[in-house]
Amino acid sequence: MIPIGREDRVFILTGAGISAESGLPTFRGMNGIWRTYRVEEVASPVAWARDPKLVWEFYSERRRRHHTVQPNPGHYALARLEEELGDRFFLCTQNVDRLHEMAGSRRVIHMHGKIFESRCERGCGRPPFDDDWTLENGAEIPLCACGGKIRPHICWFGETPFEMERIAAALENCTVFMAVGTSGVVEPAASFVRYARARWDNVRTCYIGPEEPSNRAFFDEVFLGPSGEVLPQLFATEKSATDLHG
Ligand code: BV8
Ligand code: ZN
Repeated sequence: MIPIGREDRVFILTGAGISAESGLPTFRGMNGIWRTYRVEEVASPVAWARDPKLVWEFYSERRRRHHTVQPNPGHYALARLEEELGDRFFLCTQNVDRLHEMAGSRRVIHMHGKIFESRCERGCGRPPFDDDWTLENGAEIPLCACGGKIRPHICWFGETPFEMERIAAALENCTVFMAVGTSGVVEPAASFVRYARARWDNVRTCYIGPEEPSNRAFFDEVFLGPSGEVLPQLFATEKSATDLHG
């Protein structure tokens, strides 16, 4: 159990692991490989410049897959905790899927973007837009009115993650930092736990997942197990205490 008091402010970072029980493969689960490419090779501006159709094949496959999955109890547990804590709750995900929102989470920061959003590659001023287009055989990549190609609105390797200011501010004032289903390899997300600890030594840091992450040394507590099983019974909030003991 993780006791959460009236004064606590909770920062949650999720990774691919929270969506594993929903049927979406993790990057490590795929050994970081798509077809014969390392994911960093496809999800990068270099790949886009060299072969934009290959990049759209990668994201089109994932868009089709995302239409077939549902949230799992791990997503629902976090949506409930948000309900209870209100603005004392901050959810930052590295995932591009929309399973947190489908489970009822309202304020989700997608630091690496969203699978169903696209934008103009030229940054011509047209804002990112909702999009579930997929590349079918022989099709051409859609063009923006300015003539630029439409690309996924995703943070690729070598690109700056989204919402870093809001994330830094939330890390600044959290009293509980929790990471769920993330291997602690990809930066800057892997450094958030260190950042939270460095600022204030009373921050409680917890990891939830079936195996220890690479940045395990920075977590006070590790709850080993699938997040869909661990999260629903993890939080002891004031409300759950009153519910329990009336
Ligand atoms: C940047 C969108 C500058 C695309 C993604 C410092 C040192 C070394 C390298 C770097 C460095 N700084 C920057 C880099 C380069 C790079 C990087 O980190 N490279 C890695 C390979 C070393 N980082 C960047 O380029 C970043 N940009 O740094 O810009 C900057 C920095 C700071 C401030 C401003 C600017 C941009 C990185 C983002 C790239 N885009 N996604 C797409 O999805 O197609 S990253 C992508 O991979 C995911 O979003 C996620 O972030 C990462 C995968 O990691 P995880 O989510 O952790 O998943 P993984 O599969 O690894 O692990 C799954 C875990 O789940 C496992 O631990 C497993 O045990 C667990 N699990 C399994 N089953 C379950 C479970 N857990 C719970 N329940 C279960 N049932
Ligand atoms: Zn444009």
